[in-house]
Amino acid sequence: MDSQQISTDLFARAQQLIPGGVNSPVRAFRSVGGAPFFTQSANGAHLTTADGTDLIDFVCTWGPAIHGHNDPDVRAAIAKALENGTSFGTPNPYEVEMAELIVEMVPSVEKVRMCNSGTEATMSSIRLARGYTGRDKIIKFAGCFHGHVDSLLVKAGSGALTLGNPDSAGIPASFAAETIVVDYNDPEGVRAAFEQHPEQIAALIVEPYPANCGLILPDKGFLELLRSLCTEHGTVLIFDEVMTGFRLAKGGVQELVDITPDITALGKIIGGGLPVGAFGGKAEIMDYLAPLGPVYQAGTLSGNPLAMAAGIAALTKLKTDNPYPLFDTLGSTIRTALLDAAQTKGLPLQVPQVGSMFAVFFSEEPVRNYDDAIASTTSHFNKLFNYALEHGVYLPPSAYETCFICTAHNGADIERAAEILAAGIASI
Ligand code: KE4
Repeated sequence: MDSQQISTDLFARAQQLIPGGVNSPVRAFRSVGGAPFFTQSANGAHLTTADGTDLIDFVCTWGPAIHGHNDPDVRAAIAKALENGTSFGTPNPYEVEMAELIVEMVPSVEKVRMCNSGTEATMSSIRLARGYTGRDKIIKFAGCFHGHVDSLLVKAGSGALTLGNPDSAGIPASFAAETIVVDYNDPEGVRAAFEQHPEQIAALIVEPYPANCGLILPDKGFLELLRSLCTEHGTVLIFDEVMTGFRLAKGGVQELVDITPDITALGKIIGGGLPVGAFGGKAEIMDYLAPLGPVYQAGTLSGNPLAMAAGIAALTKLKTDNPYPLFDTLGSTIRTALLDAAQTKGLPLQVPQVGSMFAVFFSEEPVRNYDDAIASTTSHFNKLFNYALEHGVYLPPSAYETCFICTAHNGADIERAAEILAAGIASI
């Protein structure tokens, strides 16, 4: 990277006023070393730093920029909505159109409630499941990250794992005691949890493809088992598709695997880059929410017209452009380049990849769960991260994240990035 003096000065100021100098921990580069750059602008698949460095971006603001940054259609939708104001605190027409789009694209969703982040979506889904079932306990999977929800920051992934504190401080033991943690891809562990807590488990929440400790894919039949056990035990099955929703298919992972969850948590893409979250599912369950039912959930800016307009544009573009075959091609281009380079170098490498999502594990064996992920050689990832950054490619600043591809990567960017990442592997 060129000089970072402007970013360095900004970071020094930020650290005086913002804890760690960042408004979200994973941005702090704590696990990869060095200091974060500050972004001045973003267009297509590129970031421009405050120091004028151009980077091919594989973070895509952690998922929302599926059409690339500053997409003209999304920007035009925001500008049009902005002419009428920024927030009304009343129902607005955009909310109805957004709800209709989500219900159309995600068939398991019969009713949906908008909120302002993925964290709110998962937090509210858990509360709704507890209110609907009258039960207290929940099952989550080690390494899955569902945002910074008290009952879910137990053996969590993403930034919590990156910083080495998957079990956050500040959560009463009494809260954590209601959360049962099981290993992903461990059928016996899930069965045992249900057997040990008969009729006590309100919800099982899962990232169907965990993407917050790298990217992990289900063993054959595992997700189907979760569905059948939840049905058998009267437990609400929550798919956290905040990251995978609309990214891996219009209907998310649940469309790919043909499994119907009871509730789905959504976020990121549906806001087109503006703050958003949503949760939806069976009408029978959703109608337990206030003002109809006894489960309270609310938000000043929920259904914000600017975020709704941006999300409607982003979802509509997915419907008309159908970029998913392109994502398969772009994703496999990167995967092949990485694996070929690792084979030449003699480095053990796993590159789980589904469409526009991929991760990089320096591991002899495929990564099937949290323990496999943390056993991978993260020092190699950090070397790859820093080589790539030095040569104009920005990967997520943690081995416990997933890389994102957008439609704007198509063409020269994906070829250039593949070359640089292959050279990065060779340099380890
Ligand atoms: P937000 O509250 O950050 O909108 O969403 C929380 C969330 C919920 N569920 C899943 C599956 C998620 O991946 C996330 C958030 N993803 C992280 C990146 N792994 C956001 C980046 C950050 O924490 O700054």
